[in-house]
Amino acid sequence: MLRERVVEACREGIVVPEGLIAHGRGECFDYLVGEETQFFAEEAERAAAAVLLLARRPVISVNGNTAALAAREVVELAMATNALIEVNLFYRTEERARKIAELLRRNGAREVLGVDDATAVIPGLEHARGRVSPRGIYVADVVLVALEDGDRTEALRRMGKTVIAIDLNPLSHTARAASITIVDNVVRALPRITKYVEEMRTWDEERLEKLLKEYDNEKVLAEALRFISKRLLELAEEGVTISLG
Ligand code: PTJ
Repeated sequence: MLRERVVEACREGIVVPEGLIAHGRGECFDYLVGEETQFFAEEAERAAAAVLLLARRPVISVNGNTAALAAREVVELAMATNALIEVNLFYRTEERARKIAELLRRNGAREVLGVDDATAVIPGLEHARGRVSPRGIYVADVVLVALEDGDRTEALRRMGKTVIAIDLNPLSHTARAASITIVDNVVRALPRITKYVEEMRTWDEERLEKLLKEYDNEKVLAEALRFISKRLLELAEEGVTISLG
């Protein structure tokens, strides 16, 4: 179903052809994590909720794939956290930015940045890829990205921002450059972060900060890698051939 949604969104001009390749890579890694949210992702999702609750200017960055797969979930998280929503594209065209903003509005977004106002530039990134809203990502303290390119994640970190990344590949450049890496499918991760935001809403700052102090992204990525290798070793032990009777 998810694949069909991305293919359809590609036909509609919301997802780029490269997004189909990215989706296939995601399917492969999703299989390796058991197509379920694992404990290392839960840990990162809780930390993401804490960071978003503490943020002063949080922004959720939306690209073609994320809009196609989880427009409603993006809007729900934005509402729960008072985050701004910004369209931010790797392969930017104005027409696609507009289409993605429309899709987000149809799913309840009140305001979508990054379409007509992408006039600021992330230092170190060539023009179209680095263009962001001066009211959104440019001045954000926390940016949530999903299925993101590694160079941009690194450039946002270099600007001093906390970057929450949702990426099924624990070895991707983004996964390794982010402050908090959620190795989970974007369709599962976003509603879980929203759920944790609701659960932690009554926590005081000290308690949220304590959770973040104890969070270790290096450890979370190592847990993801260990989980995948253990799963593969177990499959090798059990045997994978299909009996034909
Ligand atoms: O819409 P645009 O122009 O911004 O382009 C979007 C894509 C996705 C094409 C662009 O950002 C890109 O090329 O990304 P990458 O470098 O292919 O990285 C995408 C990452 O997301 C890969 O590590 C995939 O494993 C991962 N991924 C794919 N599907 C999912 C996913 N992670 C979470 N949930 C998924 N459903």
